[in-house]
Amino acid sequence: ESGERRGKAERLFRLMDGFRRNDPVSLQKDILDHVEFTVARSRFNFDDFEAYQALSHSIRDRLIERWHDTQQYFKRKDPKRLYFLSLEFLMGRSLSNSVINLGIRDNCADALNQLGFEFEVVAEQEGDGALGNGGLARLSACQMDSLATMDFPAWGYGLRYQYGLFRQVIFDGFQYEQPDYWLNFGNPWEIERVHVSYAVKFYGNVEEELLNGEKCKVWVPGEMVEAVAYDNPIPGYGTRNTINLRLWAAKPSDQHDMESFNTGDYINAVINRQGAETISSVLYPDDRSYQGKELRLKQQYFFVSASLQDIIRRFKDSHSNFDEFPDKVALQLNDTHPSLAIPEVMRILVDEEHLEWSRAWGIVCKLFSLTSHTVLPEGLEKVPVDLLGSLLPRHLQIIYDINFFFMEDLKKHFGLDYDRLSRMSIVEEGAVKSIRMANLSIVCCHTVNGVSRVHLELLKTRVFKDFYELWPQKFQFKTNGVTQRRWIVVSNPSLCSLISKWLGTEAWIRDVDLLLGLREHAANADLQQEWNMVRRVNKMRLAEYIETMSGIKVSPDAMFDVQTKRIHEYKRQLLNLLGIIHRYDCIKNMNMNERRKVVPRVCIIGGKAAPGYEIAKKIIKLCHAVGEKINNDSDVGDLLKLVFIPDYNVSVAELVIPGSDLSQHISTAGHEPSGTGSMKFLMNGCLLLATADGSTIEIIEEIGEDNMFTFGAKVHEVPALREKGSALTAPLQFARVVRMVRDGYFGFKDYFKSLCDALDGNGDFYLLGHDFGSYLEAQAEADKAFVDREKWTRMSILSTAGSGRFSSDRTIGEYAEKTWGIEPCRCPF
Ligand code: 4GP
Repeated sequence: ESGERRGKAERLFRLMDGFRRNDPVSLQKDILDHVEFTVARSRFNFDDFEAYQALSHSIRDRLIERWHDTQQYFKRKDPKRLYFLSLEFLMGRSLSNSVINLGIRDNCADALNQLGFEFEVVAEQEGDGALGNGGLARLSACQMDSLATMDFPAWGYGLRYQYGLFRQVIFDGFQYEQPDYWLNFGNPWEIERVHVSYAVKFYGNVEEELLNGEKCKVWVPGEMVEAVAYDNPIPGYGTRNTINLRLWAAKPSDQHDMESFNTGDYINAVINRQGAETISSVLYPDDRSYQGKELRLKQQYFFVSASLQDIIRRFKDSHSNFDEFPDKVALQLNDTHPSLAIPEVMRILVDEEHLEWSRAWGIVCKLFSLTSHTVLPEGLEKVPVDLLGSLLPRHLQIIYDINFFFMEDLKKHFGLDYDRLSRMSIVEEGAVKSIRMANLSIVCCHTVNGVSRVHLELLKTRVFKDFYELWPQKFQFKTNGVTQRRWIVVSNPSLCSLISKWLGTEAWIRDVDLLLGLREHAANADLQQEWNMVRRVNKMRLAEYIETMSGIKVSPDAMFDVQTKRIHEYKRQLLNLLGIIHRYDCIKNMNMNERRKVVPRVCIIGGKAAPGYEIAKKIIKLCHAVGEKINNDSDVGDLLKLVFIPDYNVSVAELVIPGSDLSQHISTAGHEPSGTGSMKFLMNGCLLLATADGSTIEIIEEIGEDNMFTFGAKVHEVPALREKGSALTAPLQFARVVRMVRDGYFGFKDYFKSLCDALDGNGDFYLLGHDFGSYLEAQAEADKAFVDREKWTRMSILSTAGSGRFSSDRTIGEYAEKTWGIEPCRCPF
């Protein structure tokens, strides 16, 4: 019977696909149509970029069909839906990902070929969608891919910034930031929904009104801005399901400010209205530090308010009783950035739907879950009360009320322990009275998630200790994961084919645990040879890129040793640089015979520094200064090169990661909540050199300590080491390399002074001195392994084989079951 049903579904599927056919000839016809009618170029004369535009529109048509089917199916089935609220999504490019998920990559390549274009070249025309900073934002993108692929009824909500993350330009070794106006050349992947728009209110005051004899609060706003939806279809792999990422853009509201139009100052009234658009104009480039800026707060509320209006409208389409709301809706807060959603839902339920406070609070407490992405106290958002009260007067009252009831409960639970009460209070008294967004979130969320096992430990024992003691059952962890669709299939197609060949199936692309099957072939000489071939070609591609970017010629015979991520003191790019200086110093002091034994290295560093983060910017400059010296030293030649890759972003990562031999994840233990870069390198068969921090601890367990290079203090040792100061434990070599920088060996003596000062004795907060010795040992181990080709290749294969656990499919499966309570809802045709 099920065969019959399947047969019917397949017939329908074919029928549906008859809409837009996917054979190369139909694709060509569509591409030409779009060249002529969408791009408005002659079909006899168009270039690579126009081919990209036309192909993208052809793919978008197919995405829209699937998107419609999926949304209609969800509507009919009315399952509980997950709404993923995130202020940042780092999507990267869409074309390759879409055609792969739709299963039409080869047909598209054929179609283009016959028109005289090459798929890779055309795909390169696309700019990156960089609406986020770092790990948190890329994680959201990976999770959207998994949600779609696993058929979950999910929606993403975010902001459509006009300027994404700044472009990093290096001039004379210094970082400069340039705006990323990513929409300049159009964005074929989004659908503007002029009719899906909501008014978002700001400022004003709260008045009381009588309704049926009861007093109720009414917020009379001082400003209104319109939020317009832009939909970005997210296709799943191996499924028809295509979910939605809805991003909001700010537009002046029609209801805005009638007054000024009546005063006769028409021109100024129009100009003032344009100001509304600034709300969604620019992404804040600081990860992990918050300055309590009004615009940032406006962005947060703008996106939260529009999203909730949309979600509630959808709920009300088929439901009238708000008690059912938590059965149909799960709201995920991606860090505390969207946490104004909590008082906003309360406001809607109490002020607009007229539910009684305790009933509303009961509903709200079943809706929300939070994932924290930080361990640093300075990463916890605080909003000055004055600012919040002026921008959102009613929300401030609601937060005070929530806090009042919470404090009453606490007193019942812990007695009058005022220290504890003031630590846990949502309101922080002090020089600047503020609202603690994390406390607000924890009080209301049913689940608080860490992003790795050790991260949860840190949340429980340090960051949110008091809350853990009160509500142990709220705290969970879901180790992060990344999508193998983007990080193997799209970015490393030849490795992808090789894996499928040796596993005898492509099923691992959906069922990633199958990668474990590679373990039994890890020592097979044929696989090893093919594996190395693939890796070598990727390295050559990277070498070519490096030469084009920087003019530095590097040899693919060398070990490519990579550290690419945001620049942060805790991530210790400085430790890497000091290690490179040490290596250089050793080579300089060797005789010819000794030099012959050195394993050649190309050290690659890439990453952006937040614009106001002085120390991170100095680290970038130091990297260039050291590179300048080493790369031009004829004593060293090919034995050592140091390259900085500018403007590291998703598409650069797609090139760098498959071409790396070794990658470094060397944060001071206890500082990296998870880390996801490591997982991408692991999937691509790159060996890791790492501290036992964040998810690396779990990677070590999964692939075994023998298959990577680990070093450094452990999480539990760090506090005591810090107490002692690392002056005593730092090896002599450490003092020597720091002195080289301090004495101006690489120039810019005064500029680097503060970097060196921070490493002295007790000041060495990130324990570079303490970890330096074991870091050098781990590096020496890596050298030794690299010359044993059989061993290295085996380790590389075992890395990929063990990477399945770090797929976002696993993470999302866990969230769905343990946190959100949602089930797959697979669109049948
Ligand atoms: C990052 C964490 O630093 C990183 O360890 C983690 O893997 C990632 O989130 C995803 O969970 N945090 C941020 C941020 O990117 O902006 O706080």
